[in-house]
Amino acid sequence: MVQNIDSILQENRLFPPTADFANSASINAAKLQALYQQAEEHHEGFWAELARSELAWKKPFNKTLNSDHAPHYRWFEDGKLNVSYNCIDRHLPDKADKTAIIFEGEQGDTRHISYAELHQETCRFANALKAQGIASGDRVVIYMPMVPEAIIAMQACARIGAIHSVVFGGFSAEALKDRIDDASAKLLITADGGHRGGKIVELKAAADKALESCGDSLQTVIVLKRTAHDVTMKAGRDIWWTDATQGLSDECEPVWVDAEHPLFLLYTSGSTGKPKGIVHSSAGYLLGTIVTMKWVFDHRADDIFWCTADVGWITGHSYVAYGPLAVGGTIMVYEGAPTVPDTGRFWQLCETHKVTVFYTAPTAIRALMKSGDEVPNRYDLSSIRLLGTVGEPINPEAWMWYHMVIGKTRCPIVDTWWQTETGANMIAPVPGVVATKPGSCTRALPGMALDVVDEEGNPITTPNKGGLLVVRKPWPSMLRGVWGDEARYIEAYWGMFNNRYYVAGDSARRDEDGYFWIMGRIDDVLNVSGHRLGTMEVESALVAHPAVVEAAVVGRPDEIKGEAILAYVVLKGARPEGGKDATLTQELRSWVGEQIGAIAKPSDIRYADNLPKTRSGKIMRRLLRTIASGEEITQDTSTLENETILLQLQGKE
Ligand code: 7RM
Repeated sequence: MVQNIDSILQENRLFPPTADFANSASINAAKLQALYQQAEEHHEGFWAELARSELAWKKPFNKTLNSDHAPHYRWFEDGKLNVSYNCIDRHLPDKADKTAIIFEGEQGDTRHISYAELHQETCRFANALKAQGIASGDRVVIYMPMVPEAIIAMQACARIGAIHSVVFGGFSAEALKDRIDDASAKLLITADGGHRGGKIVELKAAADKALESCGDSLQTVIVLKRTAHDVTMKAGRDIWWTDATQGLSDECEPVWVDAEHPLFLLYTSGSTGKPKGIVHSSAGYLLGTIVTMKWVFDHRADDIFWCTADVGWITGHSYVAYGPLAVGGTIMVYEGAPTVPDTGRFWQLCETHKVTVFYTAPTAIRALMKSGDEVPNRYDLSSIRLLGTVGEPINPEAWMWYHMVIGKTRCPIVDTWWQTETGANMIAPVPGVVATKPGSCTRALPGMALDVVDEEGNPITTPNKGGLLVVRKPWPSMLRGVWGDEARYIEAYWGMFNNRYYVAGDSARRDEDGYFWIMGRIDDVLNVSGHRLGTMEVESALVAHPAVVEAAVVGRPDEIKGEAILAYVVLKGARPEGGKDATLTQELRSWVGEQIGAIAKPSDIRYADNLPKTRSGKIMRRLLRTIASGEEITQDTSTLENETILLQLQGKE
């Protein structure tokens, strides 16, 4: 098969949708053409029409876009609505008994939750939040396992206008503490624990640790009983989910908020310092998730939609908790590792629950590919009609495997480029129309004005010439700011071209057909298993260790993870023999795990007497990246202050 893939690649083959798929797809070529034309001719009017047809408004809007304070854009600002009403209530008249959520736990426990039940549970929990003093605009942190209650908690916040900030359950107590403090959150929703890889994830214990050193904004902790193992409950602060909801009504009038009311914050890594709290709006954000559910995921009433992302990431917000529910779909939710009891787990879940649309990350595909074709071949995957990927560029070999072994050449693959900041897919094929190429996310969607520009901001028209990926026009699901840090919003996204373009931080090229190929990040952001991590975050964690003086972290290409983290460390004491020290490396790895979370642990650590620096003292990470990938150094090293360090770093000394 491998030779097969190679030759296909050399041919640069296009994969047009099958006639079957194209014929039943909701968007055909003519419709797509019309959408592009409308968007091109009248950007605002295009989005206004969609906002009117796709969202249920309490008070309709008259003003589509306010650019008076650009780059702070306001969409549909005089309209009022409620996101939870849009995701749940509006489906009740004809879909009350339709399954909204199919859940399976790692141990095989399953639940089906109908829209009527989701409505009751969301309302009851919203009433519980109100009973604990939470009101519109208050921040609520959610630190939960991947269970339906995580979605219910998000929807309940949306129902009363509270702003949620979901913290991935794999993050450490430290990371949780930072996020609670940054948002001055009043309430934390967590669980006693979660299940993963046959072990209990100690969420409550981590929450307790975080709260020891948190500021005093946080008053209340609501704890879901999931694992039922022993945890400590602090009197006056902690309350079980069942007690918090006891006797409360399963009706809760939604709080009608302004279109621009913040729906949530989600922290994401940038090039410097601490993670940024990306702020998303209510109406614009939801609209982005809805249109992409229709255009990219070709949403159909009988779909079983499974996006494998955790709700702790943007993908789990837009394509688990909000988008699929807003279109009245049925989602699949799995709590657990993809390897339990074996690497066939995802395929078993697809077979058992008749998943029709499957959306995951290239890193997961590569990991599953490694276990061979026999594993997926044991399962009936015939229910699947559409496949998706997100998080990083997919290598053509993994694409071909996905296409052949999982999709049996029948299913289109939607490679979706987007970011925490963009809220929804921006570049992705419309699967019934656009022919795909392995490794390319194809074309920008209608109304999304993506471009590749040079360092002066001029559009690059030469095919295959790399440049900066930018967005030329505002779009409804764009971020609204960085929580509490106006300067960073401008500097990170708009400063480079004087507020003219949104700068995504990726480099990209467009080929002869105008297809986008994402080349990588332009800043010091790592992409480990599809998750963003700042080099600075990991470096700060390392230097916080008493043995470490200085650290530099780079990504090294990794077959499964995309990028693995390699750390160069200068110790207070002498450099260990040969630049390696297995015991200390283990200790530093656990240390970073505690400070940030397991995904941030360096795969490897090299000890050096010094780091390569410019005369002005800047660490030359680019050089370290070259060394880490084992390539020959071709860069100019004459500006290095200490050129001799290179031999040591290369392990030649
Ligand atoms: C959704 C998500 C965003 C960064 C982004 C890119 C990379 C995401 C793709 C991709 C190539 C893709 N949000 N990225 N999707 N690169 N092809 N289809 O991942 O905020 O966590 O990360 O991820 O570098 O800027 S994120």
